[in-house]
Amino acid sequence: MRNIKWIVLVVVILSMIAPMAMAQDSGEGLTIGFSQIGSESAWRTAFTNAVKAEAEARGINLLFSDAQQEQENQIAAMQAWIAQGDVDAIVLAPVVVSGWDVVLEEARDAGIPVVIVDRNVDSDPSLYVTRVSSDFVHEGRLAAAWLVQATSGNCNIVELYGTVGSAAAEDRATGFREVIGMFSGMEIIASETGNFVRTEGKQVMESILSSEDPANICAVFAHNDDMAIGAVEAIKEAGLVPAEDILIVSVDAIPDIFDSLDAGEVNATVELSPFMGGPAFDAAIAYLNGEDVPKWIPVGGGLYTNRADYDATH
Ligand code: GYE
Repeated sequence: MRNIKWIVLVVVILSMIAPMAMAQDSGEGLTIGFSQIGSESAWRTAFTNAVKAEAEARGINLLFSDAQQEQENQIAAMQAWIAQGDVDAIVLAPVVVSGWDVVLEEARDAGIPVVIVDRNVDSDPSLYVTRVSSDFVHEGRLAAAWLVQATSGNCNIVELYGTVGSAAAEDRATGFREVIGMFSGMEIIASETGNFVRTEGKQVMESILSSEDPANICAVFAHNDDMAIGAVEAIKEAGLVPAEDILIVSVDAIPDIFDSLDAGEVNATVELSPFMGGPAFDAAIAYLNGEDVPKWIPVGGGLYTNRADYDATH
């Protein structure tokens, strides 16, 4: 009789614990701080919304910080969460590559795991659980490969550079130059930062169109769609036909760019998935459960020249 009582007691305790273990697997009940760069582009906003939706669907309490593209604001938010002991984990989308060692060491010392998402940091990988991101170098290669085939390897190119010091800009530039460097007729004749912002992309393009002979510009490689759309406006206001007089290839695959592609005002875009919240939360949960997590969790994307092809694969 006594054994039966013990068995019943164990079953009751396990039934109480099991839901908590399941909650841990989904992340339900966890508090996670998300340090987001800002809202500089349509892709960034889509990324933010996707992360928030994923957290809500999982029952994760998400503490959100918009840093207005200032690294100091990102660090301050992280230090506040660490000091107050508010969070079980931190997800960081770093605006630039450098300057994260101290706050990442503070998180480590406080026993708070950090998951990097999107852009990269140059800190020791031991200071964060993993990075969830696309391969920005590959994105640059894809854009260049499309442009080479569209121009038979002969093109004077204007580059609208992203945020200086960011992995997205540095790596896209690297991949793009790696491919065009194989073709002596492909040359970047001007490169200026538009900081991933639509209005700045337009301003930079206006400036280049006034300083360069527009007839000498074959194409624009924009590090993101927002700057490409800004460049389209500048090209049209200069009396030129975008995607014909000057080809345009960019990155992100935001909804607006498909309007431009289908209107014949942009030629191609390389997809960057905004859906990194799920893999990031899974990595944090796995780490908290004592499981091994790979140091890089890639998200993929292809090159698209029209909405139909994109819709057919999504
Ligand atoms: O391409 C751009 C955003 O970090 C890869 O940041 C991301 C870039 C993206 O401002 O739209």
